[in-house]
Amino acid sequence: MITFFSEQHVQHAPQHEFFRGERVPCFESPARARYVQQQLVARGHVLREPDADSLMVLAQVHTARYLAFLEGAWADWLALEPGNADRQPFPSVWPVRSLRADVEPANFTARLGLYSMDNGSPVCAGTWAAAKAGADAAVSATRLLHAGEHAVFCATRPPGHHAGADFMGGYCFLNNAAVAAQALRAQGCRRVAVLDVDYHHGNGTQSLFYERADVLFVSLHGDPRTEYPFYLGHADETGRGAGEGFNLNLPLPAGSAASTWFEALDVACARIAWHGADALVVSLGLDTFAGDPISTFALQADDFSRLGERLGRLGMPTVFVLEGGYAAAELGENAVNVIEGFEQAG
Ligand code: Q9C
Ligand code: ZN
Repeated sequence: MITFFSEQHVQHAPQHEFFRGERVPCFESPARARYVQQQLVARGHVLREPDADSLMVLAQVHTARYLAFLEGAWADWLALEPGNADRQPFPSVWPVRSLRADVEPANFTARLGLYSMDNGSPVCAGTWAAAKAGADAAVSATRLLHAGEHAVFCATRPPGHHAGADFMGGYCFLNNAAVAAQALRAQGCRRVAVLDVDYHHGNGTQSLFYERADVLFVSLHGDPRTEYPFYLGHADETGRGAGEGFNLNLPLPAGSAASTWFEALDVACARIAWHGADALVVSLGLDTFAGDPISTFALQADDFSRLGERLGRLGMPTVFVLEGGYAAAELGENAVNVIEGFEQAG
């Protein structure tokens, strides 16, 4: 399968995140991209550099002021003090509920809070270029679909599905799946479906399309009562206004067996087939793997082949976008199992 990959994806190298009050190495590491790259090459897949500029589509997905902040964030941080080159910025205040989000403060760590949903999405020197290359890959993939390619894989990091119109979160900065869906719409697809199989609910993607009937969002994930992102992803979120009925959440209890997960996948696929979409975007998180260090589902390596086959049987032009998956050494095998399972079904 044609795959987009950029060296920029390895240059997003944050130092640490917080876990149980302690600073720990980031789960979302540069090594993830290397393992996927290596496995793709080893199994004969073609890697290409993204060749489209996503700026026009990004402006339809994210707000202008969030994009401006993210692009300039590292330079702004360094401008405060040269010694900041070796420091990781951390948000200071979040504008929750009665606080105002319409006025952007001048203070850097306050701005970082304004544009963050959590304390776990570290920005560093390579963040913008890596995230931008991911969005470029998403648009490049949709161009190939438009030219007749059946399926394309974006082997990108950082992931994107937690990022909303004006915020980062959950290791995500630019919402690559939403960029792909929006680009497909702009290229003339009347209806698009986004299927999110990451362990965590794709709150960013859901919120971006929540009031739209043209982009169906379907997600299988750990129940947000106990799992990140906690504040979205419940079964009663079905869409609003014109989008009513075009959002389907299938939360599963933490610790669910693979058989339970595949039953929910059948429900998701049935809804997508019923939507009659012209194209499918898959938010391919692989943190449903039994060996994932921060998740509790139980999929094994061959289950990812099964997942690919099931998606291939939908028979839809498909863009795969890499999301989570933190058992880094197994990430490449699991990802390539999905895309080869898909190819065998087609
Ligand atoms: N500090 C994705 O899979 N919680 N994001 C981590 C340890 C955040 C996962 C808990 C999990 C975000 C794209
Ligand atoms: Zn995840």
